[in-house]
Amino acid sequence: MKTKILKILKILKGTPEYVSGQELCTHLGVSRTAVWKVIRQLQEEGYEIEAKRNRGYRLRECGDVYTGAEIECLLNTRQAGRNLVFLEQVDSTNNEAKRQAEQGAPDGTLVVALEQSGGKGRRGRSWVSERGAGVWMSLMIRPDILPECASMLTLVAAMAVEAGIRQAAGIEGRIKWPNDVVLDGKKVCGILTEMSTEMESIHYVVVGIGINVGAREFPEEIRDVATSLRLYTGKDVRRAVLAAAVTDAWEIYYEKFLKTMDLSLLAEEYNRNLVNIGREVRVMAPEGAYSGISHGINDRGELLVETEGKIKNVISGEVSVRGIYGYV
Ligand code: BTX
Repeated sequence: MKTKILKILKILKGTPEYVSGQELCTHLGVSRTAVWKVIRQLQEEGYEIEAKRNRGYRLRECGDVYTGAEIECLLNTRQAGRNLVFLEQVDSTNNEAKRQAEQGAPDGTLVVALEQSGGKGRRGRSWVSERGAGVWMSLMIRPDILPECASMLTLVAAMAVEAGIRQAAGIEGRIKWPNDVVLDGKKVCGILTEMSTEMESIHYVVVGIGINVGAREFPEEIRDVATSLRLYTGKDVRRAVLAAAVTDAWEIYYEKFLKTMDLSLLAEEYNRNLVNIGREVRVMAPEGAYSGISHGINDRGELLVETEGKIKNVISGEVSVRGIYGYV
């Protein structure tokens, strides 16, 4: 009901129109007291809602309201994020998405948290996720694909983040294969894909996305490698708008992925946004590190690296790639 009331008020936002309490009651089939209670809740969350006797309610400002209802209002998806779990605090949105999946949550469930006490990076590393400083979210999906195809979803998510940042902040990030989005060579987003499988089939995949939005500074150990939208643009970006824009973009790219079960419809666009294309990279492979020139990804999301006159296919998840000059 909260989302419905918010939607009606948003449609009228910026116009002199008020929507009367009676109209809301009739439309939603609830009492005036119930409507009033929801309006109070919305005001407490930070919406400036004017209430005028004999005229009704009018939404004046949304500010950086970051709630489940606000994200739902902004979403344009069919499935992604339609079941939305919004939490004040959680260990990790990836962990919560897995718990939701185990309890039978539907395909496309989105878990968003204000703060993570144990944000996770890859291979046991941690992800700094302070309260209010970013968008920490995980999408849970149940694709009918082979487990070895799941790593491509990290690349799909990177494209969605790049598109979402463009939409919400008006700037162009670059993708650093396989799981980061960078601005000026510094990490603004990290992606962690995890899955639950049995034999040759996937129960579910969780795609975790962390985007630094309002952070003005970082702990010493990541200061040189991390940035935020605030630090890069000098402006505030609304987290709800960003979370919805990334989810919208995710659905579009994910549907293209599902059509072919690979990246053949996406690789060209991906390579256009790839930061290390045509540049020397250092591949940290388990059998030993080597340098080469990156030629972008193929349809399976493998990075093609030319070394000693030969092209090697680097499989995501197997190695980390670092530009030999600095982080990128
Ligand atoms: P990664 O292993 O590629 O990167 C982790 C490394 O990035 C850390 O070791 C540290 O050097 C650096 N780092 C840590 N925090 C930040 C930060 N806030 N900004 C920039 N650099 C940082 C990347 O793993 C995958 C991160 C996924 C995070 C999301 S948040 C929502 C979801 N829930 C969860 O627990 N993880 C994902």
